[in-house]
Amino acid sequence: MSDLALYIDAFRTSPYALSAFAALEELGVPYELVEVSLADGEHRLPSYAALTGRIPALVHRGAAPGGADLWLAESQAIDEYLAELFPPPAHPRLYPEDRVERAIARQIQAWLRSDLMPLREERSTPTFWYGIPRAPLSEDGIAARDTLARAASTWLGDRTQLFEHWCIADVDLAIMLRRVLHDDLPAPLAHYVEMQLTRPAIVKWDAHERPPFRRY
Ligand SMILES: N[C@@H](CCC(=O)N[C@@H](CS)C(=O)NCC(=O)O)C(=O)O
Repeated sequence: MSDLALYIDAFRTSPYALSAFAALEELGVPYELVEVSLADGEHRLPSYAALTGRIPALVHRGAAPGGADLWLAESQAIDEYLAELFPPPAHPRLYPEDRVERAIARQIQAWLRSDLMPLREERSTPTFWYGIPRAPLSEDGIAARDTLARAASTWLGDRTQLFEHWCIADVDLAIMLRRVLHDDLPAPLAHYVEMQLTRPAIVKWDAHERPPFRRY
């Protein structure tokens, strides 16, 4: 049995779960994947010990004080914990080596988790993982798309990844941009998304057979 377990949603529509999943896959370390049915409220059972009551959660067996299991929620915290637990050169880098680039990567991760609400609502991830129909973007949605496109274009220039080497923030940025892939996204950004979607971890996530979607 591996020391690590990642708890994710059974529909696999959580971009946060994907971020933590991609971190583990890119690192290539052994871990157990546990699906939780949010639609059935399994994340509210006492056995689900993440204090936030949200997925994803990483369980690191025996890593908490006194040898208890560490339950770690918040995908960015999970990404950063894994990056420290499995540092380079023995393991692939999740975050840039350069301090400024690392700060920008973390800034992007934090921003995508705390802002752009109209896109998260009007272009929820089931619209592309389940083909749920989409209405045209509202004014707020268009404004959020433009803010995202402007920032992403500045960060990326003409590159197909944020920095010289891939980093975990590329997953988060590509998935946020994927929400508006068919909403007049500038071609270089659409190309960035398409290239990032070929990353093996995302291919694996996309290809997974999903149960029929139920709203929760
Ligand atoms: N900031 C958190 C967000 C996690 C989150 O919102 N998870 C959602 C699924 S996408 C969830 O657990 N929803 C169930 C609920 O809140 O009841 C992270 O980055 O991990």
